[in-house]
Amino acid sequence: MNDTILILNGPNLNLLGKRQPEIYGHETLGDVEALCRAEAEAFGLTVDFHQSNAEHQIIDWIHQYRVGSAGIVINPGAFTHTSIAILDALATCEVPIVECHISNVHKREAFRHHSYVSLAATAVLAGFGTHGYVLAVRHISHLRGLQGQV
Ligand code: CA2
Repeated sequence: MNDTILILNGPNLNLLGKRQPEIYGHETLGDVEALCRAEAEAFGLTVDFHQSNAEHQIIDWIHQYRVGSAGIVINPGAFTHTSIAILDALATCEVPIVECHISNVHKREAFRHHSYVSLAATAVLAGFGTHGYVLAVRHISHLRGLQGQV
């Protein structure tokens, strides 16, 4: 648990790489998981990687990792802009939280410019494409003072 990063993906991200590649790129969520695992491994960490379209499931995973894990990387999908419940769950966490968006939400519709989740996040990434997840894993490793084999 202490060496595990929880990586959470919210609604519709199961379609990554299969729809709207002009916004979200060609990599699938499986590709992203493999990249995150390789990055974490280089720092002696492991990854638990999940996706759900259900708000309650995301909250339950946050509860399981809120204390004692290496940290949480979360792309809450559209729940970013709507979910006080996910914000409240993240606000109980004692571990670093990196909010990660594939697209640059600030360049998109006005309703994507506000994030409830950012109020609880340690750091926020947007517009790095799927590489943002790798950067998030690396940042959590950095916060732990780990030297990587990369
Ligand atoms: O840029 C991001 O990562 C977002 O969190 C993605 C969310 C969107 O609601 C946020 O504003 C920004 C949408 C995720 C939908 O994922 C899809 C991926 C591929 C094809 C269709 C949907």
